[in-house]
Amino acid sequence: MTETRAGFVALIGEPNAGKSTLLNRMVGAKVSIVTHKVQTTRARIRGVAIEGDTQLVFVDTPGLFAPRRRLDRAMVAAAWSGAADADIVVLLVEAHRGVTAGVKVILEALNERAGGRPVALAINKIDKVKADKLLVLTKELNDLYDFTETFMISAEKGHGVDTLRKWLAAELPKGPWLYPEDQIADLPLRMIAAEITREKLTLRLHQELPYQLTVETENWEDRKDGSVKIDQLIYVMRDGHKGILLGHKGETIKAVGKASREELEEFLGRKVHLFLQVKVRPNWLNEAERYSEMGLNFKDGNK
Ligand SMILES: Nc1nc2c(ncn2[C@@H]2O[C@H](COP(=O)(O)OP(=O)(O)OP(=O)(O)O)[C@@H](O)[C@H]2O)c(=O)[nH]1
Ligand SMILES: [Mg+2]
Repeated sequence: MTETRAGFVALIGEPNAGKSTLLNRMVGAKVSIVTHKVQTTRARIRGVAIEGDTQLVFVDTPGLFAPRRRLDRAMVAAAWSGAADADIVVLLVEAHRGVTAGVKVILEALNERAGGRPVALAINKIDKVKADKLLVLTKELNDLYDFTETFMISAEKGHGVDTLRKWLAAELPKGPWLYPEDQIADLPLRMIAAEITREKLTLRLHQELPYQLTVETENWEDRKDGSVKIDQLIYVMRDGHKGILLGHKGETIKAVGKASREELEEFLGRKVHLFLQVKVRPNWLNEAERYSEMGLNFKDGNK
């Protein structure tokens, strides 16, 4: 009998560092949404990878930034608690941005919060810089924090990811696997479906709008013919936002619905009937139920 290992690996870093891209790459499937905009991920999202006899449970977290709103504070609190619950923490830093003010703040916080657990540095997006810059950055970051190990990766292109996974697997504690071996994620389907629609909205809408809306799956109906009917509600804060979201003759919401439905069909492997409804709810950012629907705790970061 071989000895198994298992444990949690938290991916933390500034917004846009590539945490969700790395999670998806490790899992080999898209379980967490990705956009080119900051603050895409709002809650902790787990994805499972296997390396030999080790089961690695990766925990994607919201980006760490200086929060302003109640939602921001709940997101940042969720990220830090993801780190606190993990066996190993991986800090992602963008190669081309280097040691930003935001990275410095994270390093200071890590000094207090790491609590003796291994913290690996993953310099991500190495496809964007020259190799000599990476050596300088590695030294700079290791002078600021005592990382257990440093990796240079491109989560998007896959460079260095196998090396990182093998190292993480060897560092995790011995023990039984935490999930059935064919499970890759533990987010309920209704939440994954809401996230996919939010991704399409974020890609399509500009400026502040993506940050002022939330998507919830209201109804999920498996039909006899094998298809599924999904009803989703998009909460916005103002009438004006509803107008922008609908677009001229409803073109915007139609395009979002189509993109989301196509991805859902691919993900579920079945036909999907998706119905989107936009609701104006000026105070949704202060409603506890909206947070639990997102997988966040209303009180976290807001005591
Ligand atoms: N060039 C390049 N782009 C990358 C790489 N990894 C991620 N990206 C891009 O960086 C952007 C942000 O990626 P995400 O995975 O959403 O970043 P995140 O850290 O999860 O961001 P938040 O959820 O907002 O905290 C996306 O446009 C990705 O395609 C990489 O290795 N190279
Ligand atoms: Mg993310």
